[in-house]
Amino acid sequence: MHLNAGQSFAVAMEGDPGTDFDLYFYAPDGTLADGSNGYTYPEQFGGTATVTGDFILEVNSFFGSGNYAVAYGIFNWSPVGHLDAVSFVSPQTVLAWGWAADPDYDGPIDVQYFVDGSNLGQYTAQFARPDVGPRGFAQTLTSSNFTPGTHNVCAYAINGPNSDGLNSFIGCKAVYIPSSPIGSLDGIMYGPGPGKLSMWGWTLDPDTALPIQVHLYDNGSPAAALTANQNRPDIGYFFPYYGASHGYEGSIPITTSHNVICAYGINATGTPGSNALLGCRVVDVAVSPIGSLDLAYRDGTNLITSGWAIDPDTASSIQVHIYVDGVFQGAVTAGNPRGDIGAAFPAYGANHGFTTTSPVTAARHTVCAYGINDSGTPGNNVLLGCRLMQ
Ligand SMILES: [Ca+2]
Ligand SMILES: [Ca+2]
Ligand SMILES: [Ca+2]
Repeated sequence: MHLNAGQSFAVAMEGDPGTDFDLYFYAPDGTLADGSNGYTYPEQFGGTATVTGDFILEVNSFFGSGNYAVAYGIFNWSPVGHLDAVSFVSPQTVLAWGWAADPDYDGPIDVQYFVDGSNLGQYTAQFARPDVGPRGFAQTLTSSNFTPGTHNVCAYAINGPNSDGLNSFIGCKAVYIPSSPIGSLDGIMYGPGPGKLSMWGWTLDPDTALPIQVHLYDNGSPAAALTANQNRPDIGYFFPYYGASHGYEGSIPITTSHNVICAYGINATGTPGSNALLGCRVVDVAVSPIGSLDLAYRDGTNLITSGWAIDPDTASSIQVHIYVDGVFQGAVTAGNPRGDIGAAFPAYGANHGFTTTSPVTAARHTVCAYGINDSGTPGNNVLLGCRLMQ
């Protein structure tokens, strides 16, 4: 009969009265592995194969003559289970998840762990799981073998005490032990206030629970250096060893409309690893003035204009230039209160309206207004609008 290592077998024989048949059971290498040679029936034996191969069952006549009948069964009483995952937890420590159970042993059984072939010891699998009951494991494994890099963790389910079967291999998983900072640039937004971008995320160095530095770059140029020490309960939940104090947030001045913001976690001094890119985000922002020439009309011999203008980079009032038929007519500061504009752009306040009064001849004119980019800020002068005045 063909048996796999770990499979169990049971053999029984009956013979006619007045006969004595005996059983011999030979392993694949020809050695006698088991048997039964008593004087009465049934002759029976059983055990567990420790090697895989074809076993030979031999019936010998010891006394008398007649018929006999042999019955046998093959069973698997070795443990079953699965190493589901191995994840990094903290320096030199991983967590191994899975389950293991023995079909002919009532209690929880042990699982033995190896990293790169080195024995890490064996621990009882009795962690309660919805799918397998109290036969799971979520085993913390600490070893100086878990140096930075990739390691192979393997697990064996240990056959239940005094039960049939052999220990079973239940899987290997690769686990990466990081040494360079990990983390994320979670988000980026305009503000707070005009002319700034704010960004936030988290980072930690796997070699220490202490906060580390994060450096922010805008279009490849250094923009800010922060300490990632703000409270992030979600990070503390996923990395209990490191605690929650690994968040960062900060803001940088906007210097251009197209911004590629990148965050780097700075490797903790004196630890293995190197600075690590946590992520980049791209944001395009308005930097040139916005606004409107709402009105341009004649009042007697005067041209009256009104409108509003804002430079997104500042809450201060900016200049507006008025042109008539393409000829510069005058400059005005758009600093009059405009409640509607203040309500629409709360970060900029209300003082962005303008009105002008200037002499004009009695003819058709085209009146245009330009918002003048706030000096020292990115952006260009912008045509706010034109009106035809009859
Ligand atoms: Ca067993
Ligand atoms: Ca490090
Ligand atoms: Ca600007």
